[in-house]
Amino acid sequence: MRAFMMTSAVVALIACGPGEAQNNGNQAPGGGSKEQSQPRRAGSAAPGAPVETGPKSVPEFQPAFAGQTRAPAVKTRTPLQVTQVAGGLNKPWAIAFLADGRMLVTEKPGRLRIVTSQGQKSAPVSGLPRVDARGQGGLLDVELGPDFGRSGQIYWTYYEPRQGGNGLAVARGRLVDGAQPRVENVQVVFRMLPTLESTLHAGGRMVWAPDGKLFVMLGERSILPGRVQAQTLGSHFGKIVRINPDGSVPRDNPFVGRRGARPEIWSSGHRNILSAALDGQGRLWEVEMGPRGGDELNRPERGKDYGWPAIGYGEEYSGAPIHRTTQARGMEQPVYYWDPVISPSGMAIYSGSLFPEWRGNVFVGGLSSKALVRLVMQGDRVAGEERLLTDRNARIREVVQGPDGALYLLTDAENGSLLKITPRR
Ligand SMILES: [Ca+2]
Repeated sequence: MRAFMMTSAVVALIACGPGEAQNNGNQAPGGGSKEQSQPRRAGSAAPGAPVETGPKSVPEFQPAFAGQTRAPAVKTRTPLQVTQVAGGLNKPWAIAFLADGRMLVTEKPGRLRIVTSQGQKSAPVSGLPRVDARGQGGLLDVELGPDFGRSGQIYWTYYEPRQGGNGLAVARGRLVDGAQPRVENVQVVFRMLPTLESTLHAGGRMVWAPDGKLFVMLGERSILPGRVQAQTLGSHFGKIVRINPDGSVPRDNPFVGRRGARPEIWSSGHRNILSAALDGQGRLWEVEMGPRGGDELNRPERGKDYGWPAIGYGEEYSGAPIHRTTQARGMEQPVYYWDPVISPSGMAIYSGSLFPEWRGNVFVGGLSSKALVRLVMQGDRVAGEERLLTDRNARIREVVQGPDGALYLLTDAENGSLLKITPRR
């Protein structure tokens, strides 16, 4: 990687935004201060320049280490072919592949469909429970159960309408395929607690770990009475939880037996997580929606606290401060952060054979950034960043790797699309 042949001083300077040069004792050769007063535009980037060259939302916050934000821009060499597999999907949210190449696709208002690789959509799968589809709610993620081949069980997340509000729920049921597909024997296996009236930030992504446990990404409900619970182990808000396939609590979870703690909790201090994936070592990674200037890439480890709302790199969308500081003892630093934000949703860590140059790269869907964000990793740090599909003006909600090694995406719109990325031939 060219980026890693640069000196750390240059990387540190690149990582800074306008107005941060005085506190940086390192001087880059070739007039680094000029770069700060005149951000380079995309297309005229010098070696080592980041993808993002616009002003920071929160210029007073500095990265904790070189390369924690604004990694050098990189470019995919393989020419890309983007194909629309299916259109006419209403706010599609998630894709799960069946063994025969068809896909389960959720639509946020509450429908689940089976879509063929040729783009034919089934009638909505019947038998799903009612969802609260207001705001960021609705029917969200879908995954096959770990024993799908035998049980036919699928899992999905949704905002569950409840007495006194709502909350994220994980349900499972047996998929009965056919012209009028349905789910049978539906059971709710997890309920985020407490119930709160909010249409925001309940998270919703699920990831099956190699050991058969299910990680569920949760949010802190956005409104203040919810937000403050991200640091409280008695609440599921702002947590990642880890459960057995039937919803029971694994005995080796970090807070089992701690008085007042909810035993499903794996990690705490998260804001809202709509992006999560396993890497090639089977480790969980997530990208979380930060406040203005504070989207984060994290690798959540058991029992650790990721800081929200005590520390972070962002501010309120009003411009009001949230954090006095970006670092605190006992709280983890993000591996990477984005200021301005990308609004992450959907994540895949590439392991296919269609794009050898992409192996081990992290792909994140961007809503407000209207891009597919690609990160090149070096160890557990980010060494390069690329924004793909920026010419399509589409909010990217979901990204998954198909069994064929192509990337499959969903665009977030009432007339949303299922897209496929392959090498151009
Ligand atoms: Ca954090």
